[in-house]
Amino acid sequence: MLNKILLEFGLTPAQYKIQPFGSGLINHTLKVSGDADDYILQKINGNVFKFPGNIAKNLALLQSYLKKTHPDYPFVAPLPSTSGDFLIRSKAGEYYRLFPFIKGSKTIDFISDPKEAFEASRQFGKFTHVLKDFDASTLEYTLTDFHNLKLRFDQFTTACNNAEQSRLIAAATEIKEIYNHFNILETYNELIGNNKMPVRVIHHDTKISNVLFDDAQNGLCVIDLDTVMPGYYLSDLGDMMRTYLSPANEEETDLSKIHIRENIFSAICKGYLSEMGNVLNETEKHHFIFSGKFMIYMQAIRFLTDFLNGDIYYEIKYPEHNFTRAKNQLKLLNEYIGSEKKLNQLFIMAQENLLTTTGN
Ligand code: GN1
Ligand code: MG
Repeated sequence: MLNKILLEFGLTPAQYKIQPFGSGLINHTLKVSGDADDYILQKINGNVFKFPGNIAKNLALLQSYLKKTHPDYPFVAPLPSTSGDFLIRSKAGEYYRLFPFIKGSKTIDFISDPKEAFEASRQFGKFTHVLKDFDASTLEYTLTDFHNLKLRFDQFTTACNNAEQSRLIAAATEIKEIYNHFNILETYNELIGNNKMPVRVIHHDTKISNVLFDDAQNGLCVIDLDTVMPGYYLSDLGDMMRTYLSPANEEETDLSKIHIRENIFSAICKGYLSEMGNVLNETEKHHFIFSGKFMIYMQAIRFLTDFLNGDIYYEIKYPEHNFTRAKNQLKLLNEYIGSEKKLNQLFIMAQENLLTTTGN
């Protein structure tokens, strides 16, 4: 079946080797390797992305804008099939697309050095920077209400009302904890209600494996552009806080391994500010640290909701998987909140550093 897809993109199947690639929970990603050229083939999860055509439409708009305004920006857009389509529908009704594999690039799954965090954060900052004058309202929402914390909270309360008794009992402590952090939702509602957060072109999935690096650890560009749509910068910055700061990731079951690496935090600040420091407004800067609370809290809610719903969204490898992930994210949230004072100081230092290095 994959051979048929390759043929539609003009590739001769016998000349390529296909292997699983990456660690995403939603789409299925494969690397297609040939003697002369390599590609990334991805099957879109149709249960999540109900209108894959919107993704293709957004990427085409952004690509043509960047071609005119930032011709050197490496925008990794899908390739057309032999009939000019960017999406191929298989007989089974699944959608596939093909990307070029950027030569000499590599991805990493874990941040072991602040330089990697700086480079990644700079790349996500750069992405929103080069698109700062693009009219975000012309983009489609590829996932409606994706990072709408209010809606995620409502979905959580609905799940609490409908969950199986055994799951409710198991998760009683964690459910209570979600309610205990209600102030995060209040701050979010206030911010969004006041219209003080500009709507920008946001990536919405800033985990480290979505950045391409060269061999010298320099960031090249960002990839996985399905969730590029209008949004708030809190999403991108916050998801970096969520996924870069702890040496143990969201899959870790030994919660004692979860803590905040302050040097990585400083690197995220410096990298993001190097691109966005002069673009962010005062409200945005004021909520720099809040971004992490917002995203970690939302992910805890999403994992716990899925557990209560009987594991219908995220791929799981064992029965309690989503519950463990939720506990992990709650531990991370508490560690983050416990470090807030220190993080504030580090953020101020990063801002001062920006002033002395740019001279404005
Ligand atoms: C999903 O599949 P992946 O890893 O790119 C999810 C993100 C979550 C992440 C948690 C469309 O992303 O929002 O943060 O899992 N993407 C979607 O691991 O729901
Ligand atoms: Mg993704």
